[in-house]
Amino acid sequence: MSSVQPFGLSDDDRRPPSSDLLEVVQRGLGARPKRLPSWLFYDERGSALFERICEQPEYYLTRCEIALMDEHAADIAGALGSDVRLVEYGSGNAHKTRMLLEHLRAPVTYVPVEISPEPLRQSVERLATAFPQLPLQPLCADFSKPLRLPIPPRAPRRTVLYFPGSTIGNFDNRSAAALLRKMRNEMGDAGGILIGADLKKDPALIEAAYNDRAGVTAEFTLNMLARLNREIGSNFELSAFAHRSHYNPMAGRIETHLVSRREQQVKVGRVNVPFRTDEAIQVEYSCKYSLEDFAALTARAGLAVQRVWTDPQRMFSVQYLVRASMSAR
Ligand code: AVJ
Repeated sequence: MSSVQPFGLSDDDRRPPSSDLLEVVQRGLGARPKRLPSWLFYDERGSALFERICEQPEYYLTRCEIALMDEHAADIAGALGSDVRLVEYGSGNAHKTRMLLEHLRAPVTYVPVEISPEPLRQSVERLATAFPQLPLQPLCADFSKPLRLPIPPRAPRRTVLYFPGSTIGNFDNRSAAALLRKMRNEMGDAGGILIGADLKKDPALIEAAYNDRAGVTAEFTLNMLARLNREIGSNFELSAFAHRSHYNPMAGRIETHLVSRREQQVKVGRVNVPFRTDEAIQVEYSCKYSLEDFAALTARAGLAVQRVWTDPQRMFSVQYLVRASMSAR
C-alpha cells in the first residue's frame, strides 16, 4: 500500500468501482418514493456549481461559517491544542481550513479526505503554497466508509476530524449517528471532532438559501441528471425535470427533489423507468438543528459536545465533540 508516503495521493482501494453507479441509480429509481443519493451531485461541474452556490446572497451558510471562523478561529485552535493531526472530511473550502491552520500550534499533518481526485489535488496544491512547512497527506476515499489514515510523520497529541459546512445535515438522523460513531472510532480516545452544523431559524430564510434567485441551485440539482446521462448513458431530458426545495418543519430539514414535469419514460441501462406528471425523485436532505437537537444526535454516537461557537447572527454553529466518557474528566 502507498498510504505511507507523506505527500503522495493515497488511494483507498475500498472505494466502489464506478461500474456500481448504474446499480446505485437503478436501485434508487426502483424504490418508492424514488430517490438518488446526494453524493451524486459532486462531479467536476457539480463541485464548481456548489462553489457558485456559496457565493449567492441567499446561501448564508458559507458566509456565516467564515464569519464564525473569523471571530473564533484562535479560540477554536486553542481548544484543539498543540500537535494535532487534522483530518478533513471532504477537501472542501480551502478558506475555512486555512483560517483554522493559521491558528493551530505545531500541527503534525493535514489529511484531506475526498472521493474525487481532482478537487483533492487542487486543495492540496492551494494549501502547499500557503503552508510550506505543513506535511500534507491527501487520502482519496469515501469518508462514509472506514478509513485507513496515512501514517503521520510524527506522533500527534490527538487526531481531530474536521467536518465543516454542515455536510452532516445531508444524512438522516440514523445515518448521521452512524457516521459520527464511525468518526469516534477513527479519532481514538484522545481525539475530537470539529463539525459545522446549520441551525434552525426562520424557515423563509432557509428556503431562500436553497432557491436562489439566480437559479444556481436549480442548475446544481439538474446537473445530477446530466452527469448520469454522461456516465451511465441514461437519457434524462433535463428540460422535463424541475428543481424543488422546501423546508419540512416537522423533520427540521430542507428536502430537495427533481420533479418530473410530465408523464415520461427514462432509459437507465436496460431498465425503462416510468414517471408520472409531478412525480418526484428525492435527491437531498439538509437537516437544520437546534443546539438541543445536535447534542441529542451526538449522544446517540457516544459523543458529547465540549464547545459550541456561533456566528454573530447565530445562524450557524461549529461544535467540538469528544468521547462522552472523556468529557466528564
Ligand atoms: C454542502 C451539504 C452543506 O446542504 O447546504 C447546497 C449542499 N445543496 N445547496 C447544503 C447544497 C444545495 C450543502 N452542503
